[in-house]
Amino acid sequence: MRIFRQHNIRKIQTLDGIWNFESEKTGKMNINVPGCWEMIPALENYRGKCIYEKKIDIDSTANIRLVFKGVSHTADVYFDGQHVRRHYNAYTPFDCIIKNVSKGEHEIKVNVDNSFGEFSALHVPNDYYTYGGIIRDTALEKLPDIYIESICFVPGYDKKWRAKTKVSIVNLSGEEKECSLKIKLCEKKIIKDIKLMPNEKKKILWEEDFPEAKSWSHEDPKLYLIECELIENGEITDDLIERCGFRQIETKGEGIYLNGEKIFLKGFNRHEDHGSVGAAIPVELMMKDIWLMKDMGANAVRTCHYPNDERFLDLCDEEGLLVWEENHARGLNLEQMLNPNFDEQCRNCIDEMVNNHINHPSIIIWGILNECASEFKEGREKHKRQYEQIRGLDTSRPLTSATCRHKNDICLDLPDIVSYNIYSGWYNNDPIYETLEDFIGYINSAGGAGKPLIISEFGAGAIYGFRDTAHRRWSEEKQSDIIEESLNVYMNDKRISGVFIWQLCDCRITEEGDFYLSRACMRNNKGVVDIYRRPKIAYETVKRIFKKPV
Ligand code: ADA
Repeated sequence: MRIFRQHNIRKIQTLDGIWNFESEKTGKMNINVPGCWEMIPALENYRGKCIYEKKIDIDSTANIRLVFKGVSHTADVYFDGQHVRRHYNAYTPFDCIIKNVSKGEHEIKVNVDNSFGEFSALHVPNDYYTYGGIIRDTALEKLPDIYIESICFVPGYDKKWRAKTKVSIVNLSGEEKECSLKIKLCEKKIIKDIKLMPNEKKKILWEEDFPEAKSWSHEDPKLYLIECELIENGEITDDLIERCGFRQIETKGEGIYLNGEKIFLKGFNRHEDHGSVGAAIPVELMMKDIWLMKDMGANAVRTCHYPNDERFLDLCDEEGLLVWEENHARGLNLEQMLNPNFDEQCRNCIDEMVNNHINHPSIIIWGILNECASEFKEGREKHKRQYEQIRGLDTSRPLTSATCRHKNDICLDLPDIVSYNIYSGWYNNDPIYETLEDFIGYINSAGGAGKPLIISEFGAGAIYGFRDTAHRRWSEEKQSDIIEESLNVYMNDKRISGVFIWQLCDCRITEEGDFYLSRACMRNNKGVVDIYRRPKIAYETVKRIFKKPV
């Protein structure tokens, strides 16, 4: 489920592998989990409901926890025919706990729905594809009556490294329970005795100095394990291991600082989409993407436009790739933001994103609401509420939102960092520098003055293999020219703290909506590599510029 081992004691069995599958187009068949049903030719463009089923064996009566890291996009989970969980959103993990499950064979059924409609405010026809299926890992855990639900680690620096570690313990039983919690981190450990009332959840806080800790940075991504154990009557009954890094990210004036040093973000926007596997990207192909970005000299990646697979974030932690992670939203107009399900679906996505990903040192920025209706007061209210929600969960990272309402955005006073998506030279022939000057003038007049500025999207389309001596649009040459001209302006302007090229790889788009009119082959073709990661001319151009000594 993660790149590192999270348990030595808790019994875990993966549910990945072959499941029974049924759809109206294929009837009954087998399918692999994780995976997208679009890999099945008959379902390549299918939008609707499919059924997944799997029988499991429990060797002794236990509380069981079913873990789903990503089901696209709505899951209804049944255990032995009883509905135990509904979850909306393909991109955040969820679980369900069933108490006192008897020894023997049981059945898990998951009804998966990737259709669009009023009930889905975030998965809508769009310039990326909503796949169908159990697209990320799944597992079954056996839980004792008291178990460790989560670990939350927040580092801080004040002449030396310090940290607040919060461990959440849950009593699943109807009796009062006593236990001890042992936490080990960076050569230090504590043991706390705990009493839990029936069905009580308790958060244990450990504040500690770690003068010996080595910093986590892009150049030297030092990671530590936080090892927690629960001890009852002298026996270790449960455990949970998390990984963390000692690093501090802050904004001071127009600069972004990592561990007190000003940084310039050289990044890519990356969709979780691959021509061979769709959204169900295996670790090997995640690594490939990271190696490609680092080969081009990038130090950052933006998880446009949704929370990513935790294993990708684990790899970014290990490789020192700085991450802007954002909640799930792309280009929603005011009418779409006023969908009655919008607020709750965003709130749940933010809760699950921050609560599950807060320990990743690579995540240095939380983003929200890419190119949503930030020009209207109702849209501003929603931006404001979502920033407040994230700050209520995590005050250790700056917040931003990538906007394309260049001169009528009324939310620029709300985030810590201002981020603009600008396509000078592609969607228009506007001069890059003069356009930037004009937008900065507006930003300074509309509440964004004195904050770091990131150019969060810029680039151009190129059909892989279309070469053109005239450098016309859609040629690889033209894409390279526009990216080069943009980088030469944005990377040499002291007012800019970072750039994210749109985009690393081509990605599939939905047939619904009207994106197809400007998207050949049903793809957003602005990748510097195509959907199979074959490099376009722009690849070498970016590499030459990103790797130029600053
Ligand atoms: C917007 C949007 C991206 C993509 C891009 C484009 O900036 O945020 O998801 O659609 O435009 O390719 O035009």
